[in-house]
Amino acid sequence: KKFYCLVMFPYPSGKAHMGHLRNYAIGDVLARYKRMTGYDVLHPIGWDAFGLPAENAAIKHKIEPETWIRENIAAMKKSFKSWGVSYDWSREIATCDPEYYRWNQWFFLQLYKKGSAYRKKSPVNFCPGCQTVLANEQVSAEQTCWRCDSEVLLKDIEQWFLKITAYSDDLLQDHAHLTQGWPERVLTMQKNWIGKSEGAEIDFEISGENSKVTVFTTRPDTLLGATFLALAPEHPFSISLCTPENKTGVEKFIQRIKRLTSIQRKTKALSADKDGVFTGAYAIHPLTSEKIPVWISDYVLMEYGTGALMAVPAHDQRDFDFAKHHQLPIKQVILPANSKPEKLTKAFEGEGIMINSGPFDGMPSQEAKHKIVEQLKKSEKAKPVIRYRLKDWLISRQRAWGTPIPILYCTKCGTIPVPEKELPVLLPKGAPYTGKGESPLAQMKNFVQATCPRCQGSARRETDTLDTFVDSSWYYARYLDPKNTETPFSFKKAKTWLPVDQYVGGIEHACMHLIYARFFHKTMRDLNLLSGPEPFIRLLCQGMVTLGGSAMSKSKGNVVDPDIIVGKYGADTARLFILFAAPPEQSLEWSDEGVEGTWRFLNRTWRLTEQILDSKISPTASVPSKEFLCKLHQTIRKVTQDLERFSFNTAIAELHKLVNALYAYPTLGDDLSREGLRYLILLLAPFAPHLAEEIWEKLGHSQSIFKEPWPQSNPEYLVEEEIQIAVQVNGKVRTHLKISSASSEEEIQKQALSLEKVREWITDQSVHKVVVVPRRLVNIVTANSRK
Ligand code: ANZ
Ligand code: ZN
Repeated sequence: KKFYCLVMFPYPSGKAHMGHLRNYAIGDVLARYKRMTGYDVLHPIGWDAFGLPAENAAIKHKIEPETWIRENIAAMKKSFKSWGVSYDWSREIATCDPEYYRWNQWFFLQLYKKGSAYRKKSPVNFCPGCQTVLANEQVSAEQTCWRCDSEVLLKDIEQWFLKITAYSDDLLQDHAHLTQGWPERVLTMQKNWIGKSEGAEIDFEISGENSKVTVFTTRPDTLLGATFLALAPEHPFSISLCTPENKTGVEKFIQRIKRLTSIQRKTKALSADKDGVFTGAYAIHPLTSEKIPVWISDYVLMEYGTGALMAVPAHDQRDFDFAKHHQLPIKQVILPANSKPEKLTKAFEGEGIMINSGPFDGMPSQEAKHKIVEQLKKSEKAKPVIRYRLKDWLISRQRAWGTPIPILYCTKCGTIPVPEKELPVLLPKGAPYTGKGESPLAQMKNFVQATCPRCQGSARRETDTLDTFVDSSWYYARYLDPKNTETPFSFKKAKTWLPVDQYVGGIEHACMHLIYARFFHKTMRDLNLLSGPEPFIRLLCQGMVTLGGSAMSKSKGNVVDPDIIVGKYGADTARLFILFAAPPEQSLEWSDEGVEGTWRFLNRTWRLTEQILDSKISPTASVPSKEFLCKLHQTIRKVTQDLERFSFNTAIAELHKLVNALYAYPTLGDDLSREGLRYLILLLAPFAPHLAEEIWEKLGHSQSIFKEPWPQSNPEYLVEEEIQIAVQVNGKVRTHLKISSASSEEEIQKQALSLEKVREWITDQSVHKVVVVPRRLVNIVTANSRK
């Protein structure tokens, strides 16, 4: 049975941090546990090595990005090894290795052949100060450059895209395979990101003209409430529809809007002051044949839908604001269920019952939605459409530390893909990193000048590189076959190991990486490189590590260096603390006392081992053995169940209790306590592998503990012995309690306090304390007992 345990590979930015420790400790516990339960476990690691930080370091320190990256990889590798993470280092990959990125280029060519990689002019963030394109992440919320604070502009540049939108529906539908194994909130985030909306396109004829305007709406049910049309200023009809007397006003308005950057446009469209001008033209309502005015407005965006909308002020707040401002009619057509019509003070955007809509009156609006489209369909005035918010993936970056895009531009033949046999297109060394101007690669003559493979004439090489998210979209498959020089990976290996059984990583990747990788997986399936719809069957998103209530970050100065903790207390303490301090999905507050506590627990375990091994007690059957065996096997069962549901903190809490039980055991050193110790160490092993391995050897084993099978709880011992204990209130026996001998103190307290005979003597408020004498009695002391 295989188990592919994957952790999100790190960006080698310098030093390993607590987030890495948490992520990789979780992955390692699972890998080691699964291995002990008999699985064939794959647990690889690599480096997401391309990207901006390396380029910025190169600018700052005047060194090659590669030098910087390789140094960081070496440092982080040393940390991970010191943490005892059980990676298969023979599969290590770095995305900046030509052996890796040549396959990025190969994938690009396959997609290019299918028409799924294409070039198009598109607006990108551009800083006039630094003379360079910026990634979205480098633009502040105020639309300024992160480096020089200039206002960022949008500039139209030819860009490469991948047609991820061809998979919009698959990406949604295939969530069905993930509902069991993925966090609900990640699925929801993806769903919103993909943003499927079902609606219709409806045609409005223009009165007195031989033309029509098509609008996109998600609410055809509100059609009878449409009181005007609104076109985007860039709409092809915006000027041609104008009546002569309105023309100057319209042209002025359009000029004013055109001067705004597209970001300013979008911000304005969202704000309350919605601006517009009347064209003088009227549209004919497709159901009532009434004439409604056609306006031009800045809140209508050309790149969305058809660039035109039917405005329903009563049921869309934007239209409502606009209608109020320009004194346009407001007509309500949907009434909230069980209510009476009242004058609207704001738009009612919900569902309800149809009114003022002729034959549709009284119908639920949900139903009218379909009925209205059906009716219009008959006269070919509407068609149902499905739209997605997801846009094609912009993959070109004007950056030098990335995968060169394998494309040539020949003066005669145009755009020509680099022939596959010439891959990889190597990234040249020594690019002039200045952070200014276009990609540094464009300034490297030897790189740019190329020969056209078709006409042997001179050609120019593409100098953009691929978004690094391409690198991380398929690395999980490369691990399976990292040395393959014929194909990215073999079909057979993919068949054996995929899908990934457990993926562990940060929630911040919910929408980008995890959507891109799912898209790539489907693409690879359609290229017959692998089978199956999804790459990651189960996903665990670990929470943040915080200190003083906020996420550890350099800028806040609240960073605790894992390597200092490891140096002071050892890796096992660091791992165990981080797994014990909080459930894996929740954020974890760093606490020095918590670390101390974990360290003390490990020391206590060590001393227990010494006491058991040093004890000269001759093997004898001890009296309460049944009870101890029950406790022991319950622990095995509980820890196993907890590991299965990633509840590492409660599993560790069980181990604490088992250590206590062993200390309390009357004849430390006999066969049974040795057996208890043996199980304790096996259960502890995935969490604290170093100490476990050491104690295992002390117990006389010569083979690694991780080759040992995971302990099984024996049902025979799980049967709890029932004992009877006296229940006292203020020292007087009032009744007796029948309870399992393995019950915890809390359990005994709880049951004792709820006994009817006891309630006669106490109230919830009067209980001062409860004393439990194991196996013998409970004494409930009330607050007023002295009086
Ligand atoms: C009429 C209507 C009535 C609308 C109603 C909404 C509520 P989502 O849901 O975000 O996809 N719209 C259409 N094209 C637009 C454009 N180019 N720029 C700005 N807004 C546009 O949005 C779809 C809704 O946005 C459409 O449905 C349309 O207004 C508007 F009670 O049509 B609706
Ligand atoms: Zn050519």
